[in-house]
Amino acid sequence: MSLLWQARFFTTVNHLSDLPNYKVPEIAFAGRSNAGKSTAINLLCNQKKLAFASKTPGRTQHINFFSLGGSHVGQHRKDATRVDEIRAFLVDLPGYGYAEVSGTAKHHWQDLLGHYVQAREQLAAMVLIMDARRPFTALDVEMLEWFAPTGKPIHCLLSKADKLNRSESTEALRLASTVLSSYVDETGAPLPFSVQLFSALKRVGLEQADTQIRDLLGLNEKVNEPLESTSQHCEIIAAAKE
Ligand SMILES: Nc1nc2c(ncn2[C@@H]2O[C@H](COP(=O)(O)OP(=O)(O)O)[C@@H](O)[C@H]2O)c(=O)[nH]1
Ligand SMILES: [Mg+2]
Repeated sequence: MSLLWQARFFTTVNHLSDLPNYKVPEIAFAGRSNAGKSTAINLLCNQKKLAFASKTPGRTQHINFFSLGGSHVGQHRKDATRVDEIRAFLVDLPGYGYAEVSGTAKHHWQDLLGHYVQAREQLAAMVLIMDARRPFTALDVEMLEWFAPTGKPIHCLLSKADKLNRSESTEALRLASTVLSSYVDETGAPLPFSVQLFSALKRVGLEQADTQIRDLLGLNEKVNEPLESTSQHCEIIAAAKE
């Protein structure tokens, strides 16, 4: 069981002023619409309908926040989230590249997205989800280059890897690594970019993605450790009282 399984819907943001005011790390999920972002989030969080997955792309235009922590049994708990216990947020960004979004709406969320990605202090890292068959489209590169100047890590998931055979997968991964390693800072040092293959359908790369996301959020311990040590502690106190 991963800490990510505790994720629960927290809020939807449509204006910069509505961004949650918590000093906990956030990790943003970005990608073209239809890249498999919602499906990936749902699988990583082990919940069927946390993020909205759809055959009709381009419908999620807002930024959705999912909290981690703040509840001990995740999606099964019915009472309200204890906000003081929130340890991190998973942030589902609007999918880009959907042609039928109108001009004004497009500008509105490009603005919202741009500001959030470039200026959000709590934002620790980005997970960039790209179809393994056609990664680094112009819009993916734009997103990557928007975020790169922050110096924060980007972890790329080459999604729907089940659509590629073994040699195609290897080649896709190799090419993506080459593209990513071409980005360097002003001293010539590589940027903190990483990449892996991912298939929600075949659960390829699930564990690697889960570990990486928890690492990037600084939450790499197992979810039930604090509970176990608390209950052990209670037993010790109970024994001492007897
Ligand atoms: N073959 C395959 N299809 C996938 C995978 N992940 C998502 N899809 C499909 O791709 C489409 C778009 O997925 P969705 O998660 O809604 O994409 P989003 O727009 O990026 O959130 C849906 O029809 C999914 O069933 C995968 O790992 N393998
Ligand atoms: Mg989606």
